Amino acid sequence: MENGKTIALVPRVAVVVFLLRGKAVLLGRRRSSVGDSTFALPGGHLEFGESFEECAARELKEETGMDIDKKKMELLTVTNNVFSEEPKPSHYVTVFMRGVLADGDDHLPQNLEPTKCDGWDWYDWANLPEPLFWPLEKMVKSGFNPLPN
Ligand code: 8DG
Ligand code: MG
Ligand code: MG
Repeated sequence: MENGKTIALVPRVAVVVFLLRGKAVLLGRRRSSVGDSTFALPGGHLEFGESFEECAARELKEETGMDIDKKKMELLTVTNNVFSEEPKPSHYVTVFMRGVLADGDDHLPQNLEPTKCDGWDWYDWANLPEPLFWPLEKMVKSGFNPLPN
């Protein structure tokens, strides 16, 4: 109950993207009640009627100003993430996409949502920053590798 109204707790769908530049991925340090100060992928909530590809491209554009190559995007995996320890518990089914920037993009991310992120940068997959946002940390620890073979 909040303000006399019952809040329905439902799982939501998030789409995030491993944007690759060679062996480097784009990460940003979060400013959020969920995972504050941890390094996470660009991404956000799937909107009604959107494909995973459309959502990944839209979130990347909104958050960094960069354009992904929509034709080369692939779905890598899906994980189930329950944030039960947060002040406002949440539950995300997180869809992990992989992509590369569109031809001609200069690879320079802008920090377009500075209240949600400290800034974006490229990090070598073999030398990731710490701490990672825990859904990502969990994948790394399991041996998951987003780089193409
Ligand atoms: P929006 O309003 O733009 O749709 O959402 P956002 O403000 O961009 O949401 P977000 O927190 O960036 O992403 C939504 C949820 O996705 C986040 O609360 C938890 C889940 N999520 C993961 N892993 C990752 C990740 O690596 N990066 C991001 N950005 N979100 C992730 O489970
Ligand atoms: Mg967003
Ligand atoms: Mg986001």
